[in-house]
Amino acid sequence: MRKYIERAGLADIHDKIIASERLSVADGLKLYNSSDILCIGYLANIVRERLNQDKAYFIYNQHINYSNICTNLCKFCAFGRKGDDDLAYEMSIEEVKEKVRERIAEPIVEIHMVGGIHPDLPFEYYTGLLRGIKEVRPDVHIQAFTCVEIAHLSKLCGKPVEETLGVLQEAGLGSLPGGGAEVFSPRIRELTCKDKLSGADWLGIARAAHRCGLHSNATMLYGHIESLQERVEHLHALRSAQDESGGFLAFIPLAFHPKNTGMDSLSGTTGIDDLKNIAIARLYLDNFPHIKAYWVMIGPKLAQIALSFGADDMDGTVKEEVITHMAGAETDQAIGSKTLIHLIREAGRIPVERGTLYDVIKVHDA
Ligand code: V47
Repeated sequence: MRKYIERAGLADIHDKIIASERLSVADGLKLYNSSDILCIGYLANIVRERLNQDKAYFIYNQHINYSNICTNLCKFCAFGRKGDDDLAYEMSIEEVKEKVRERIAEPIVEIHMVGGIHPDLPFEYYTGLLRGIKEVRPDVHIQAFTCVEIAHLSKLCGKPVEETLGVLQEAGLGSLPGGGAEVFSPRIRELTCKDKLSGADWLGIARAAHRCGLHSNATMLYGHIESLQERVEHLHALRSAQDESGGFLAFIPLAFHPKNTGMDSLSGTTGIDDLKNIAIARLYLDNFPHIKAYWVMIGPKLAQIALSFGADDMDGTVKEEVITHMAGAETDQAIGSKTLIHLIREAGRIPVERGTLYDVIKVHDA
């Protein structure tokens, strides 16, 4: 393998990986510029197995998108709508509780809930959502509201971010999902989501959440108009933030889906780019415990292969994914835990059913 790595020009990076040394921005760029996917995957697998051995995690979860009404209307998003759009919707607290009740017989341990930046809903609606879900399923972990929503909620209730998070925690918030990060580059934000929270402020909210004892995830939306340099800078900013606060659990690369978006002249991502983003994230984010291959965006088959290219988590059962499906995703809207277990076993990994904070619920090793 070493000869092969030398021929690919990645021997210096191999040396660093073996010595557990940190990769530089130049290393990250070199990896993105290489098309030797087997070599990059081999390197990522070394780190993946060092951190997570043969385990591959999944979770029994349910996604709820309480409203798609949004003031940001990002160019890459097919989900967000103006309030007067025919496809705009907003669920009442009772409707959200009903969504939870519908699946009460299933062993769901996490509710993943995000929505648009709604111009009118009062702060009490959001605390009401959390309390309502907990009334129906007291033991469920609620992973809700991206950093973008948290910034909005802090303004809405007129309290500093940490105080706002305290009120939300009191109402039942368990952790924050990783959405809204997009690409931190101000150039990309100006071109694709100019009304959205800045990258620096997204990171500031994540740090504040970590100071409050909340864990969170991080994402990067790749495959549109960002440069490779901007991708590496995004990873670099996340790695630096994690050095400081240590509260990130997982990184999830999100493959851009162009259909029904303001960027629909672009084509979707390729399998090679999907695998590269997972592998390079595993190599660069040496302080992130987990890298997710989100099957909704890259398909269950590629997500399975990603388990040998740096990923150690396939996310979960999901149930009713909306955001990517509005943008043309052709995957199912849910997947059975039996299917996830089968995919993981066939990949030669051990399926570990987990809670949100990576507490082990069941090792399916039989
Ligand atoms: O915030 C929007 C992105 C995110 C598109 O934290 C798009 O564990 C692709 O963040 N094509 C929502 N992506 C999904 C998300 C997520 C998913 C699974 C797990 C976790 C986690 C987080 O999807 C949005 C935005 O960044 N997005 N439009 C699109 N057209």
